[in-house]
Amino acid sequence: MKVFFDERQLLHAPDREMHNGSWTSYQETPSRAVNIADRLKDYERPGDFGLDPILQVHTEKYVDFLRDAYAQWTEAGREGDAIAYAFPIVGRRGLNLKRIDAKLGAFSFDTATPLTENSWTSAYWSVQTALSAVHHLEHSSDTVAFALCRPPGHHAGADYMGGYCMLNNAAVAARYAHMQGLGPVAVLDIDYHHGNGTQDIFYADPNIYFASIHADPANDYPFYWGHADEAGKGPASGSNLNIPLPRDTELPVYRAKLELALDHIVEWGSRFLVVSFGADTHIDDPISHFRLRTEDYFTLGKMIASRRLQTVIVMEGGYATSILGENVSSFLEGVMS
Ligand code: Q9C
Ligand code: ZN
Repeated sequence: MKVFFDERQLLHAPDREMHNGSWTSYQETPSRAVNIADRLKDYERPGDFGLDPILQVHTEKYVDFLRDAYAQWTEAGREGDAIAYAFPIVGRRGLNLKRIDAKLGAFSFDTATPLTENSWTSAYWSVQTALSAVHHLEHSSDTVAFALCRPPGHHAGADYMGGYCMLNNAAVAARYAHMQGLGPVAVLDIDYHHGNGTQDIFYADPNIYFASIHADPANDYPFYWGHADEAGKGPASGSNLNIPLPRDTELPVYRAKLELALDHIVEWGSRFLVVSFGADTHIDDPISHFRLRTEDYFTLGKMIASRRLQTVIVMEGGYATSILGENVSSFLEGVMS
């Protein structure tokens, strides 16, 4: 299986994050990707598809903000990572403020995505790996490819960052696949956390189906999205499926729900699948509360592959860094079995 990865994805390395009300070291570390790349050994550098496919998902204002934010932060006399502390809550006017602090808040929904000098570069190459995986399937007889995305993407919306995510790699890949005529396209999100950004991006888009299995947002981040009654809107009504699960979920319940999600994806008519894969469902994950084991990922991968869709796997979360490569490789072996 072809793996796409670029060392420039390692440049983004914030210091710290706000976790349950106190500062902790940043969990979404470059070493996560290093651990996966070391375990998989062979990977290819992505091609450069430019900004166009990114702008099919994200607004120009948001992309301009991301590229410029850190320079503005230092111009404002700040040191260290750029981080928001004030947010325009629902109902406020869409003010076009110039102040960097106001912009950071306007383009993010939480404090979990500090920006550093090279954050844009890493986010840019992360999304190019996802595009390269789609491009590869388009031009070869392979049916599956792996994009070792990092930073992750599924919490980022059209014009906001959050949850360690700046650009939505899976959404950009899915829309690109659709525009290349590879569809009907579905996104299956099996990260521990709900993929709120991907849901938002496709919520009114009847062309792309979104299904997510995740920790019940009544108790877990990102709280404000991911509830079972969110089903899509207008012409896309019925093309969004949320399956929230309780804390401590183990393989038997998880696999039954995965089978259900896959049934819906197939019934909808999908031909092309983007999997947002997070290994933060693992029992040893330091910020999550499911109980999947390394060998369970083999089972999940095999179940997905048995549906015989063209499949791009996009890396999302997973913070038990020392076993992350093992977990990813178990999943990919299942997909190839
Ligand atoms: N106390 C991904 O897995 N912090 N992002 C939550 C919980 C943000 C996770 C704090 C977690 C984001 C891609
Ligand atoms: Zn996650």
